[in-house]
Amino acid sequence: ANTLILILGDQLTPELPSLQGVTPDKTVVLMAEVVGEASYVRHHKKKIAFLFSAMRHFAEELRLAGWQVDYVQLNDAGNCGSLAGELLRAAERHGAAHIRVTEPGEWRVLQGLQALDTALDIEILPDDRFIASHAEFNSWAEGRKALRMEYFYREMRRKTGLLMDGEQPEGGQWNFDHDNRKAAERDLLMPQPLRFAPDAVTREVIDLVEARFADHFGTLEPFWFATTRADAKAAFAYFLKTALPYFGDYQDAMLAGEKFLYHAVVSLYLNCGLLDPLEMCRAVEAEYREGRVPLNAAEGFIRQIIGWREYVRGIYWREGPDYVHRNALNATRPLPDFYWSADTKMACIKACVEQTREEAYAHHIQRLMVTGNFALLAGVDPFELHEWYLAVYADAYEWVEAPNTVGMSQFADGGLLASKPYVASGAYIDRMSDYCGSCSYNVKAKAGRKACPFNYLYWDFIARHHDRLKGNPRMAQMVRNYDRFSDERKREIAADAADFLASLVGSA
Ligand code: FAD
Ligand code: DLZ
Ligand code: SF4
Repeated sequence: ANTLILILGDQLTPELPSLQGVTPDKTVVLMAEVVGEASYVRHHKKKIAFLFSAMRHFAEELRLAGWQVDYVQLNDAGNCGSLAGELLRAAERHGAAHIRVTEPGEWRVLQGLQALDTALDIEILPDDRFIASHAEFNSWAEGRKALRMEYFYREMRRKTGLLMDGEQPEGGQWNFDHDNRKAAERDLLMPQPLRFAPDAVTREVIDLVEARFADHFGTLEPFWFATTRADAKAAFAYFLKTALPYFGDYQDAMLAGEKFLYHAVVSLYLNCGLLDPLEMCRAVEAEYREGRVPLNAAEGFIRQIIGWREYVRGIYWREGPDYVHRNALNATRPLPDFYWSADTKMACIKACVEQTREEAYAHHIQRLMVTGNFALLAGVDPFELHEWYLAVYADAYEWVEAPNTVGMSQFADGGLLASKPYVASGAYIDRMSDYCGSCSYNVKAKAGRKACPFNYLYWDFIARHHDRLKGNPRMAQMVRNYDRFSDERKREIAADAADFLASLVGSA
């Protein structure tokens, strides 16, 4: 073969740029399961099983379409354990003069490929599975004092024509987020994501992961994710009918025991290439146009995909490989052990970590306002937290995870991505969830051993970052509230926070 095409684990898309414009008979496609990618952060077992199974199914899909696929399994003799090593071996095996690859989703992998450029002739193609190219994002961002998702999102609405009424946004408004703050009620008919029984390929991979990654976080069974394009599409179609109509209203809600609420649970399929973002948005728009879902639901969903998802990707590539090391608030506390063990009396954190362990999934508000909020209030090292989010969620790749963690959730980029730190006391969690009812802490109590830790940690956070926050228009009121506390109350907050934080056991 003259050309070798490397397809990475998150590039499982038949229309991938690297597969265009070449003839299958002069080309070999390389896919490789490598221990390096599975353990540079120790990924959740379910995430590894999902991705390996989806990779194996995709290889089959390509073979059926006429491609010659060289698929290296994890246990194959000679597998050297790294993407670069496998690429070099395959280039030699096939006598390939030329390598093609679609740009990877992480700086680390990109730099690894670029480093091979002296040994191999590698062509790296832009990934066109996104709405905005790097150049488009950068020219939008250029010269702006602050970047805000909302304005970028409007550009993407105009570009795609999604939910547009001529030049105007459908319904006369770009964003219906203020309608989306309802707390959920328990409903026996709560929709659930569509589940799939593991086939023979998935079963084999589950055994492989259990044998090779036994000490990684997470449970493997029950395993119910889709691992083929057809099944991922069926899961999304099922979401459109069952949960999308309520998507907007309850976007910020949490309920104990309800792990998915009205969320789509499709990010894992989308991010590895089994689903296409624009196709999904068009399907959502059609549901609205045909009168089956309200505008706030359709707009809310489309905003997450062509707004947030594209926006965080733009930031990741624009900010460069050091972004993951930003630490604007100088937070240095080791990640508490209970992020792995769920061994904590805080009912909200316990529930989120337990479901993360079981499902490799938590919905947005759990990630942002429970585990993320706690880490921010407690001053956890953002890089350690970043590695946790990257490891534990089936949808996590650095381009999407890092801006959400470092930027949105930890304010560690100093406010580049988010206009204020997402901090909240127990009252917020109580309003948006029913976790507090079964908690050993009292969410109403402000001080002392029984008080919800989020309460005094919140004020302690404001105190620790007083000067930075008082200049932030969205935080200034809270800083003034703190300033009005008596000295005694301020000492009490500091003492409660210090006691609690000293009791945390970190993994470092
Ligand atoms: P839904 O709530 O149903 O939303 C639909 C889709 O919108 C998602 O599938 C996703 O593709 C997209 N979306 C929604 N919010 C975001 C967002 N903030 N950024 C990017 N896309 C978004 N998302 C990931 O895909 N991978 C990650 O590694 C990841 N890490 C996160 C870490 C933190 C600390 C936080 C606060 C958020 C993170 N998110 C991440 C964003 C969001 O939580 C998930 O996309 C969402 O929970 C996925 O579940 P879902 O498919 O049910 O989403
Ligand atoms: C996340 C992951 C895992 C667990 N395993 C592999 C693998 O064995 N082979 C592979 O090509 N990719 C894997 N990935 C995804 C990569 O770590 C990385 O996120 C992508 O290559 C970025 O585009
Ligand atoms: Fe979480 Fe505090 Fe509520 Fe307990 S009381 S569930 S710690 S918010």
